[in-house]
Amino acid sequence: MATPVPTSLREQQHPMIRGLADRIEATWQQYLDLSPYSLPDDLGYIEGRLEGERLTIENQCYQTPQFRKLHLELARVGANLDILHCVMFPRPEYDLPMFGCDLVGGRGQISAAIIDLSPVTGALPEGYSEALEALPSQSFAEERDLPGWGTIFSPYCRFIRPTSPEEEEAFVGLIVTYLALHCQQAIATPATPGQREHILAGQRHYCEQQQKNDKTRRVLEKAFGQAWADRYMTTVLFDLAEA
Ligand code: BLA
Repeated sequence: MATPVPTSLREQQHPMIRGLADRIEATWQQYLDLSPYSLPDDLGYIEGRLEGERLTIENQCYQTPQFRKLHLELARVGANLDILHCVMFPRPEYDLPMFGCDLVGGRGQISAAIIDLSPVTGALPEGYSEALEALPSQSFAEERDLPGWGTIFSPYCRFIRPTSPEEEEAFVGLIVTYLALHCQQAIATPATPGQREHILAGQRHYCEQQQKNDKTRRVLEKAFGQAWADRYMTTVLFDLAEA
């Protein structure tokens, strides 16, 4: 791989984050044909400190024939905020949804766990909606409301605060179910190069909405300042393919 990633941060993180990171990687390896992907200016491992809080970020990225970028990020702020962020960016030749998930927590408690397969060109393809409809319904004790910018998410988006280790495990299972479905659909989906501009516009809208997440922005600004946070959100977290 292009950038060997130290596993030190992962080992220190909340067990739900550690467990999900391992399962995301295993699922990618099981279904996809992974190649290295280099981040701009070696933004692979980053440490920042501003206003006293230390932020450590470890990024792991791959590309595949169907995906321009698979991004798995683990971050820790000080001793009490652990984050897992994962987004899969399809190449614009493939009319595929955006897989996105985020786990945020600290001091032993995950406060936000979100998973979605978000369509960028209208509704989700039928192969996705049929499989998602067929899943056994799962309920969680604390469902959370989506923020105003969350208009990009599908009807299958789940956003919860897990209330027990059992719920944590069930939600990781749900995320892996969405991920395996996405990998299987992606490798079976033919390219539609004629739709490239339409797909790019949809992906751009997805990224613009995600960039409105003030909670993410605030954490990054506190540790690295405003300009760095803006650059990181637009070039690493939610960047666009060149048109
Ligand atoms: C919420 N994201 C959050 C929160 C923080 C971060 C601190 C608030 C936690 C809470 O309300 O309990 C911070 N998330 C980060 C940081 C990074 C990160 C710093 O990924 C990266 C370095 N966010 C995503 C993706 C999705 C997402 C891919 O990155 C969804 C697919 C969603 N995060 C998301 C949502 C919220 C959130 C919807 C709640 C926002 C709100 O309630 O206003």
